[in-house]
Amino acid sequence: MITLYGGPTPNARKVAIALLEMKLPWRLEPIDILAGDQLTSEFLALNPNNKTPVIIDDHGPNGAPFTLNESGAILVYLAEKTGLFLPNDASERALCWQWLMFQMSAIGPMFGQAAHFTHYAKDRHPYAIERYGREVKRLMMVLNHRLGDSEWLSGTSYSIADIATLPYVRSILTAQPGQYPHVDRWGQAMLARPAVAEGLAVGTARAETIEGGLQGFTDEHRAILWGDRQHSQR
Ligand SMILES: N[C@@H](CCC(=O)N[C@@H](CS)C(=O)NCC(=O)O)C(=O)O
Repeated sequence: MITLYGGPTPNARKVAIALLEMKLPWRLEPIDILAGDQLTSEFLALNPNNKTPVIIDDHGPNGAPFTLNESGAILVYLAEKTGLFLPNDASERALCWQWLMFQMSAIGPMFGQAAHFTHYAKDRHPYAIERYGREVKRLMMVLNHRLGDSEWLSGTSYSIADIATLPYVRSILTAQPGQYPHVDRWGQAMLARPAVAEGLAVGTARAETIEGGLQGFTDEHRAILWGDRQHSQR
């Protein structure tokens, strides 16, 4: 059994999609980051970086329980454990790492900063909104170019690079259909997969979600995520 600690966020959802696609036995342990669940001593023992997702694999390497954080590393671990969604061809496998790193180093952080300054920051900072908004557009164009040349990010086969990327770009595809046509085509192909649809829904049934936070983000939430409450635990 694999336990996924997380909630309704892109980084947890990419792991949920992978677990479902790989048909691994798993369960969700909900972590409500708006309530500060990630700051408890129990959670910090799993990840001192106080971030979700984390997994515990009861049957890790050598059969022993194994704890892992960082969503990209978790995807690689699961793909190597099952031999699934990693291209066999050496070039395509290297491209899988390339696009996975691109998601982890560029799409994740830049989209995150864009969301922060657009939705969560208490004060309005036009320079930051413009800077990260432009970067999101640039990164979407890079993806659109790649997916115009290639069916999947790695090449001819669906891989963990695609799984890592869709949860971040889905809301842009919904909000701006037709703007990135090749990403749209790829997104539709992914959304047609039952595991993707199910994984993207992780956490939405919970009363308090990040989406809910978009409407009602408070100073308490800011204190937990970026302010005094976070630092007082460190
Ligand atoms: N690089 C990390 C980022 C993880 C991350 O930023 N997680 C967010 C949710 S998407 C979180 O748990 N934030 C809680 C906090 O910052 O206190 C990964 O890919 O796993």
